[in-house]
Amino acid sequence: MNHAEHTGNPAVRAYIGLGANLGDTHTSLRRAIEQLACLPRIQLVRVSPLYSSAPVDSSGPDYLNAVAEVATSLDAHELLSILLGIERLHGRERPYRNAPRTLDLDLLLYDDQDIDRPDLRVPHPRMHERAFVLRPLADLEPGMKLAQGSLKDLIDACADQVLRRIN
Ligand code: PH2
Ligand code: MG
Ligand code: MG
Repeated sequence: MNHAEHTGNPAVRAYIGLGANLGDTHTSLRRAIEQLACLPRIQLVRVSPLYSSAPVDSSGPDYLNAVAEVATSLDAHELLSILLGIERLHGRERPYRNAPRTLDLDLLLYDDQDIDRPDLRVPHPRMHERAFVLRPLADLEPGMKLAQGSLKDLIDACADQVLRRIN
């Protein structure tokens, strides 16, 4: 019996958006990835390059962003609680919507599931219009299509959002 069978759920693929624009953003993203990779029932598969960009619908210093691909036997809500727990470890505060933050971990995609609950919407409802999600996701999955179109077309549509690849 493999691990996924033992825990009840088969492992599925999920994509997590990482972002930070307060404090030592490089260290925060690197540590968050290590913390994710150490957790039971989560296997880190790949991490995209890092990108820096100006805040979109937000304020404060430039953001550092990346996308991580994981395989997990957690359900989407269990995975969300883990992500919120890691944000808390990094001192994440939520004084107002889209406030600058030490760490943001968003569940972008979970298998091919559509989830529309008060606490969790998957696919992430704004990912299709955010270059800081689309570009690193396309680095991992160049041929991926979302409901709104191919990553390539969606990236072209937000060409006004300037990203700087930094590794
Ligand atoms: N996250 C937001 C709002 N705006 N802008 C950039 N560049 N990067 C982000 O991660 C980001 C943002 C809300 O989560
Ligand atoms: Mg976010
Ligand atoms: Mg978030």
